[in-house]
Amino acid sequence: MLNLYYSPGACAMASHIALEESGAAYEATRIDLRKGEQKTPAYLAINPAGVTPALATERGVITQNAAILAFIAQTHPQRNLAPVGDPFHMARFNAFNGFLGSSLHPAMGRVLFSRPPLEGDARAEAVEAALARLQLVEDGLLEGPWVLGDDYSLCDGYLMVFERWARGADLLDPARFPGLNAHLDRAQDRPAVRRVLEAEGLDRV
Ligand SMILES: N[C@@H](CCC(=O)N[C@@H](CS)C(=O)NCC(=O)O)C(=O)O
Repeated sequence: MLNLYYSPGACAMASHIALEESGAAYEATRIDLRKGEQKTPAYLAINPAGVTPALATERGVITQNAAILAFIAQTHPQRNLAPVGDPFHMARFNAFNGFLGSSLHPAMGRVLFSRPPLEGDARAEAVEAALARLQLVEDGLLEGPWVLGDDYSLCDGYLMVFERWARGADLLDPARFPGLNAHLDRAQDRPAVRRVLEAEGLDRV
């Protein structure tokens, strides 16, 4: 059976939502980042990079949200979680998730998780960089109502994670980011997302 290694509220929530949307039978194993469980020998044997998520499958472990989302969508085509039958649109799906993983996530992470916390000019610069990436999504990457247009896809659960982080840090000004705010509310209304929030012990933001 599939086993997802995740940390509550962290980026692995995208993969958790994907599994829940897919209807797959899976187990979920919690890794407490604050306790350093991602650096234990047992977990490093699963993902030597020492980060979550990791998805254990019968064929081996898959890491990186973008790869896990594509795998789940392609192995559950009947759920329409990605445009798996169209190479061009599938490339768009992968490009959006690549942008989240390589650009928005690191920018948000720098603001929220730098240790020691950033202060003064360094924090202001990091906030500006994160806001600029959110603006790219607001101004066009998010087609609306969902990321890829009319149909929900696994891009949406992934984007929602960073929208939650941004709202929680008061960075999601409704006047500047009306599209992202509406998208976050819409995503959190989905039954699969609600189930994941409950399983991870988190509230709607
Ligand atoms: N690009 C990776 C990022 C994975 C990642 O950085 N995960 C964070 C949580 S959001 C983590 O496990 N950090 C633990 C650490 O750095 O010690 C992905 O999308 O899977």
